[in-house]
Amino acid sequence: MRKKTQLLALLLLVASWSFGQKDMSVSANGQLRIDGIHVVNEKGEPVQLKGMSLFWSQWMGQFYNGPAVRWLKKDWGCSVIRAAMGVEKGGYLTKPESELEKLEMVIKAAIKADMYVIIDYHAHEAHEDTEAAKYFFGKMAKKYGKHPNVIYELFNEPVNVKWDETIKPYCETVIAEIRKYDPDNIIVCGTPNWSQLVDVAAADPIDDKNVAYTLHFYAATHKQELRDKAQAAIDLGACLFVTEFGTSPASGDGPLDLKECDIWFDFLDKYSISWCNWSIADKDETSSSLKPGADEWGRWKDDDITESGHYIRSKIKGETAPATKE
Ligand code: IDC
Repeated sequence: MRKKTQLLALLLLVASWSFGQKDMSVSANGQLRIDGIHVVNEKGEPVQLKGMSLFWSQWMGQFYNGPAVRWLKKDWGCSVIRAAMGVEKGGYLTKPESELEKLEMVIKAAIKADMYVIIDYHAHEAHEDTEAAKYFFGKMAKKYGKHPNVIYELFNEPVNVKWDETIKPYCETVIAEIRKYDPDNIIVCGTPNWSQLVDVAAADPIDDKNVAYTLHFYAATHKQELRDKAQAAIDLGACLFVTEFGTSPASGDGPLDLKECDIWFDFLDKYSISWCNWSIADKDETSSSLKPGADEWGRWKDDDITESGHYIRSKIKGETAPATKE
């Protein structure tokens, strides 16, 4: 009997080695925090979360459901999911109840599925109504801040506003509100120019020990020049978090550049930078992971998944990526 148990333990050990993937669930890693340039787990080990971003909630709300979230964990291996709650353009500011309902469905499902969840205030002009953001994040922190699963993303992508004049003060106001209720979960701050000028933010950091800075890239548009900015931010000691990136051009459509993506992945892996890919959507555009008409509840078969979706899914699962097209 004892021999059998020992054999089983050995088999499990070998199996876990051969899968080679660390357990990135919340129960295995617990409360995350930031230590220098890294997101670290309760034991202080760097963690690299990998997962998917949902699409603007007001336009792709059908994927904001429990079964889809569970599928992304079970079948895609996601350790994190980003709920991109649309704020402007007919989103939360005009329909708070319906957008909150979708967002909370995803938060609750992620907590149940033992995943990290990013509450993304998916806006380009959040600074125009800091009070609304403050109210929203206060409410979220009060309700969900006790769960180590939660990560707050304050401002998807500022566009024409400066870090020191506008973005930093906005973040400081919202962070002060969150910290009344949630002393420790990670907060990711948007950076200037569509969350690209991480070097500017890193040179003038926010005074909170668990803040990371948002870096977004679209591989067919943004290349070494943007990696240089990211490197400069890292050299200044900032922790970066890629809450969104695409395999496509920045428009979300057009030819993929998977070779450039591979270069980006080497960079992200080198520094254990966590990432979410844009997006879980069945819109007819190349950055979508799903083909038009894909089931809203998950259970996606190979045929339902796009070229970008297959490439990213294999990256999340830690498999060798399917052959990239020349
Ligand atoms: C894009 C969608 C596209 C939609 C557009 C609306 O892919 O279908 O028409 O939003 O503004 C971002 C944004 C993200 C964009 C994405 C691609 O955060 O909302 O989604 N992108 O353009 N930043 C850089 C690229």
